[in-house]
Amino acid sequence: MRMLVTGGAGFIGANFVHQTVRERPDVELTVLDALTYAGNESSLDPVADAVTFVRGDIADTDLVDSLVADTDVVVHFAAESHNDNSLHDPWPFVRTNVIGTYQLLEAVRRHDTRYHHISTDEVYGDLELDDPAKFTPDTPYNPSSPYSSTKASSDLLVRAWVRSFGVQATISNCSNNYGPYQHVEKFIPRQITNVIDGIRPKLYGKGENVRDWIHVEDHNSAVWSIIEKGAIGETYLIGADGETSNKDVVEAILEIMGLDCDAYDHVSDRPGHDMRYAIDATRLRTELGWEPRYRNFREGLAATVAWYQANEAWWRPQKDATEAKYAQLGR
Ligand code: NAD
Ligand code: TDX
Repeated sequence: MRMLVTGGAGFIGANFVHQTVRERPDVELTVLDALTYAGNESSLDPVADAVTFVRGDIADTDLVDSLVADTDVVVHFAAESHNDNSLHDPWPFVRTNVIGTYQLLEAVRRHDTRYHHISTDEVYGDLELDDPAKFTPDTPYNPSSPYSSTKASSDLLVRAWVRSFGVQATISNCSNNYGPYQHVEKFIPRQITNVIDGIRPKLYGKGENVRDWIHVEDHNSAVWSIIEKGAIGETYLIGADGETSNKDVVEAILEIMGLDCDAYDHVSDRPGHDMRYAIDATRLRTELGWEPRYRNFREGLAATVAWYQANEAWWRPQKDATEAKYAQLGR
């Protein structure tokens, strides 16, 4: 099988490539990645011999067409992915997430290529803390931020291309991922690397917001289940029952790193900050037989702390510029 992975130098895409090289040596992998500030080609160093890397833009019609012509399956991870950035400058989000997805859909339509679309639970908006409900594939779309609205737009393009043009596509909407190779702008790596640098972790607002954490390897094993067994045109929600408040995450990081649990600061809240996400992954579990491997968030978090401690050379070059951006936002 020839597979084109967009965004394979980003966090989830790089982990997907590693896992695929490890577990499916029969797959011929090509990565298409623009290497924006969020992309890091060195994340692919351990598998460089097994992967063809193409630096390029998913919004480049001709490049995308020529790569899709030579592939059997496209797995589309590439995106602008950070909510805080989208509040500051939404345009790259519209360009990459909406127009880039459009270009990929047109290419898979021309070449009749299987396509899997990676998306987020944020398309559903948020839930109240005391609401017993979780997101299901029938939850109405109600995105809050420029980031989540562009991801919702891209999902709707996929659905329309399936129905109108018979494109062979599936969609997955996953909750918050953690694990190795995540950019230091994101919540968990930011706090771990802050602690390493002697900076106190920074919690937005009261820290009551809840995210449904899943290990990146579980996200990617679910993606493989959908590629192999998913029904064309279907949407699968991916989650591993990992609901945890931001405050509890920060306290766990501090404890794992041997500091007092209250050694953090509250900073100004994110505008429009979604309160809670929660995934009902019943369809994935019952119809495709998927189960997560990482069932203990604290153990997965401790392994992630250890990874950042051992891989400073990977994250150090991004740290100062990332914190300088946050300083401008007062966070
Ligand atoms: P990331 O920001 O770490 O990586 C994105 C990658 O896409 C980078 O390597 C970047 O260089 C590349 N890219 C950006 N614009 C591009 C363009 N125009 N052309 C080609 N490449 C481009 O993101 P991530 O956290 O790995 O997220 C990957 C996907 O998973 C995204 O679609 C995101 O919406 C989705 N997702 C993420 C999470 C999460 O918790 N991180 C949860 C659910 C869904
Ligand atoms: O320093 C911080 N302090 C803090 O309290 C940062 C960076 C974040 N937060 C809070 C905001 C969120 O409630 O932590 C939570 C997680 O923040 P992010 O890592 O920015 O993730 P989130 O906004 O929840 O979105 C993530 O999950 C869904 C990914 O970035 C998206 O790409 C994915 O779609």
